[in-house]
Amino acid sequence: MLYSHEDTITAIATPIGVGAISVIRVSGSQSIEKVDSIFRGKKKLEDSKSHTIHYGRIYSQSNEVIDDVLISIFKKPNSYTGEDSIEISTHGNPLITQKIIDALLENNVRLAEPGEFTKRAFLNGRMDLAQAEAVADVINSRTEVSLHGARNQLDGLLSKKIDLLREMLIHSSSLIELELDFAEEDIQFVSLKEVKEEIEDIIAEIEELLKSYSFGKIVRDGVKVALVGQPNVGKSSLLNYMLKESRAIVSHIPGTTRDVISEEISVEGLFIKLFDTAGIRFAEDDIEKEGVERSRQAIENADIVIYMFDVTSDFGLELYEEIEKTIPEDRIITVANKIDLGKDLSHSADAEISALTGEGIPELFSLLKEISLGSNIYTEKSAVVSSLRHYNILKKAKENLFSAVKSIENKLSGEFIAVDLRNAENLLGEIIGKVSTDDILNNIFSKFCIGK
Ligand SMILES: Nc1nc2c(ncn2[C@@H]2O[C@H](COP(=O)(O)OP(=O)(O)OP(=O)(O)O)[C@@H](O)[C@H]2O)c(=O)[nH]1
Ligand SMILES: [Mg+2]
Repeated sequence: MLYSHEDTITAIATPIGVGAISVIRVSGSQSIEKVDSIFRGKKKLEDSKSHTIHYGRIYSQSNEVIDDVLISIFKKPNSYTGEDSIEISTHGNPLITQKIIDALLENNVRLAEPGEFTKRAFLNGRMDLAQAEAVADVINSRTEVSLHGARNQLDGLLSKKIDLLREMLIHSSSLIELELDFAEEDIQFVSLKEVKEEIEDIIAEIEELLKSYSFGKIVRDGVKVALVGQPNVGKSSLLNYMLKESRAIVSHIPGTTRDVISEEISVEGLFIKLFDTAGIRFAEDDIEKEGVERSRQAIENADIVIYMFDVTSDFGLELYEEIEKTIPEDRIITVANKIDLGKDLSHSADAEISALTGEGIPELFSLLKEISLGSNIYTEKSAVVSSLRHYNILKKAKENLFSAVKSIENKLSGEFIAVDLRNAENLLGEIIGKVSTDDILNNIFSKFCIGK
């Protein structure tokens, strides 16, 4: 991304398409002056106060009226980007927004790169990097739970935690540096045992955060649930029931489902990707064999397997045991189906349902949610790691801290300890953007949408 910070940039901030209104954003030191040059209202925008709204018209270069608009002015530093910014609300027609963008481009305003407004907000200190990353998650969250997680990160819960750990690290570092300063005088100022304990505390905190990742990932990306079992037990019927539509073909003929069918649903606020698979048995034809192969793949990729059996038939112990080899038992939910036909179970089950009448399905949902989120201690106010970038950084920081502890144990020179601590401190700084490179920033912001 080659640009000067001084540039004034613009982009359409609302979805492309027809709507009641569309909003165009302009940000940069010349934004007010540039918009003034295509706008005619009661008075000049330059002479207007911050956080005021102005009615008027936008004109093209050839003096043609493009649209009646409302203009909101945000003067620096009290704007999203921290720069002078303007939002132009137009009638929601892509032809109009494009014409206004063109008029701005003719006035040497530049089209914004993806995520550039948020990038500027970060560079101008309006938010830290972890918060900036959360902006994309807030926009893309599709369930209550994931939206809540993203909101927490935007509010700075993770950042505060990382800041705290950095402060602890800086304290340990300063003790070690002090020790180094007086090394020649052969006096030990600092109890290395204390420093070691402090570092171990930080490691423990980092491990907590690392543990929260599986939860954070599920919150953000959803949990993959595979419906598995022998043919004809009612897997597709359950999928249809959950979706409230007849998505998969259901029939009394065993081997109906040949391919893996995947659908997304929200269960009690949790985002679930559901995979209906072909019933697994010794396959009779090539197509079914391929289907069974795909079922096995779906099991491998699943976070949770619903193992279904038919109460009027056998449990299918052989198949169950085979699945247990792929996925741990605590990630398998056994479900007895067709209880409308009788409740004499051939085998105990975690849930008893009827995919026909819906009996027992609310209980199955609760169980699914409980197992997905784990017996986690994450409360509304816990800092949770949901991004792979953060996870990888924390893992590296932990390695550095381990190495520092080893150095202390092996009575190595304080310089070795100091280097590891400094590395760990810099790594934590990368999460919140205290330490950043163009590469890191480009990588993050290029994944944003234009206008954000
Ligand atoms: N009585 C009753 N019948 C059910 C229930 N669930 C499914 N069925 C019937 O069982 C038969 C098989 O249902 P499917 O949903 O196609 O079973 P499946 O497990 O997807 O089968 P395959 O795709 O062949 O592996 C159909 O005739 C369904 O109507 C239930 O809870 N009660
Ligand atoms: Mg089926």
